[in-house]
Amino acid sequence: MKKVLSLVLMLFLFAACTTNTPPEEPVILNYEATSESSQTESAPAGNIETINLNNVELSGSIHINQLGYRPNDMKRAVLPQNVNAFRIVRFSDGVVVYEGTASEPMYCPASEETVRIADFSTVTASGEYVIYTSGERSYPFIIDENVYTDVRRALLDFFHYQKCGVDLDAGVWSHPACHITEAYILNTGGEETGETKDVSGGWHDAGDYGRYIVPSAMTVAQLLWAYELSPNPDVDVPEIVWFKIEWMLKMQDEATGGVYHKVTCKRFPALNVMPERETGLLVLSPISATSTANFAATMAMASRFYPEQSDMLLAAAERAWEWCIANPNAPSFRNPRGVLTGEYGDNNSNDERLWAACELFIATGEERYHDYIKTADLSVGLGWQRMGTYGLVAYLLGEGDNADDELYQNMKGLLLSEASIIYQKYQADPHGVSLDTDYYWGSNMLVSNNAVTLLFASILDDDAKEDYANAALDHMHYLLGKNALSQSYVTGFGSKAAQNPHHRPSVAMGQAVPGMVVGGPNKVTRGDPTLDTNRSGFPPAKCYIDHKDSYASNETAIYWNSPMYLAAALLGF
Ligand code: G3I
Ligand code: 9MR
Ligand code: ZN
Repeated sequence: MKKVLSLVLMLFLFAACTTNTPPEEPVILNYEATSESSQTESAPAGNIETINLNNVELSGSIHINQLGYRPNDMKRAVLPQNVNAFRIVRFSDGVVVYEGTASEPMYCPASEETVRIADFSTVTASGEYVIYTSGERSYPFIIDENVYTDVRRALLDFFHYQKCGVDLDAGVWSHPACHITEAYILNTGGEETGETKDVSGGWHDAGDYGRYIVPSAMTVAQLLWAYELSPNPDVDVPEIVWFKIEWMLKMQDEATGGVYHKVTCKRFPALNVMPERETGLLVLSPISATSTANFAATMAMASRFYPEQSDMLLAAAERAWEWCIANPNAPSFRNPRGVLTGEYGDNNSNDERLWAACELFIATGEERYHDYIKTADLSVGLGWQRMGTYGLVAYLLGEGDNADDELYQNMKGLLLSEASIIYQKYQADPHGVSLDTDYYWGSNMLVSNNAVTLLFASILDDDAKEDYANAALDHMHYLLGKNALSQSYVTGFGSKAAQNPHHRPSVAMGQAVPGMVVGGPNKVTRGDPTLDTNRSGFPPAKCYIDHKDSYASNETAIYWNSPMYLAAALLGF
């Protein structure tokens, strides 16, 4: 717990005092608005340069965080190769407050473009600005301490819109209770067993209305971490998350402790169908090892957040663990015949089992879990398939005095080496993101997850903490518009935000729910005809289309919001 407290303090200090050196010394204009104290909203005295912005064209190739920047944070933009000098200009009156020189040209393999980085971190005065360069300007952006407050809240509020099984009061997206009939339990062959079970509640997974244990576990863990580790936590997170936990508990089989993989209809409904109008038979797909281990981990973790339910949660976790021990070679989950909804298949459950053992060890202190961890394979990953980092972080932050020294060092070494790989990729990409050219379905989840890994590493590595925290922040800038498409990937936030997500309530009501992270560029489209037709042959970072039918680049999902929310919360947004 001491480690956790020092993390919170460290992140708080970081949020309060981040600075960064620009790639080149900025050229400061020869007028009096050059010192920090004179950077105020009132016009600087002396030789003021102004630009009449009315005659200036908006550029599609000056990429910025379209919300803006906090005064003391690192501030970067991406400019086209052919420009060198740039100005920061006050939007209201055209006063030039800063002139800088961009970096040397850098090639970006993901966008197949050569660009330059503009750093204007030294501009700290609150206000609304544009970047001006060679006769063109960027979208306007704000410099203000609270510039991310609303987006952070909206990322969390998304979970309200995803509620299943209750009358939803949510503006135009309100609807009566959905999916409340009992679900038919299927055997592995896809035949109904004749048994039914009440598994109502929880959040819809994504743009579809399925409810799947695997992605639910990572979402719950990330939200609870945000609550535990943020310098300024949102106090209602545990209450919000409880809604999902209650549903997860219903997904456990009382007899064996195993956990059903998912509850869905047999296939996806049409795109304009509101939840209560999806009335096909609900089916429970068979118990799986990844779901059961994930469930054990999540419930053990949750037991420390809900004191009154702690015993019950821990007992559920222990029953699930017993199932895991009794089924060491359980096969990878495959969709039963006739079930065509999301599979979340994964032929390796060792990472999920390790996470469960770590959380159970923290919750109980029992050596049998420690013994399991000591002989287990360590790995990294924060996505739904490769989940090794959940175990590492649980142990590294949670174990304190009970930790085994050698194991602790091994885990720390692995996490830090992953962070250093991410950081190297980050440094090589002028857009400030760490995917290299690996843009697949849900690439924006990887962007946020990499930011989260950097933030965890910054807790454990004092020397790198400021660099890692700045890199994580730059990943947030990417998601909010500082990317090759000048696209904000969060609905409702930014001048050019995603507007047509593959999200059924948004399509049905003709208006996007705000605060949703879309999947993002995806170079292997998996047959999405809209993406294939319109983006084939595009550079990896540009394989995205803001079209309602593009499920492989423009769907939204609970586990794409949760890592961005976690990174935002750790950064003190
Ligand atoms: O990571 C590998 C990469 O190493 C490999 O080289 C590459 C080559 O094809 O594939 C990459 O894997 C991709 C994987 O996502 C990455 O997580 C697969 O191509 C891609 O098909 C797979 O897509 C998943 C998709 O379902 C289809 O199964 C997404 O991760 C997953 O987020 C998405 O989840 C859907 C649910 O099924 C249903 N509900 C909505 C949800 C979001 O779209
Ligand atoms: O709409 C579905 C989306 O919610 C899922 O995540 C996605 C996963 O494969 O599939 C979408 O459904 C498409 C189906 O897979 C193929 N036919 C077109 C469907 C979209 O209209
Ligand atoms: Zn529902």
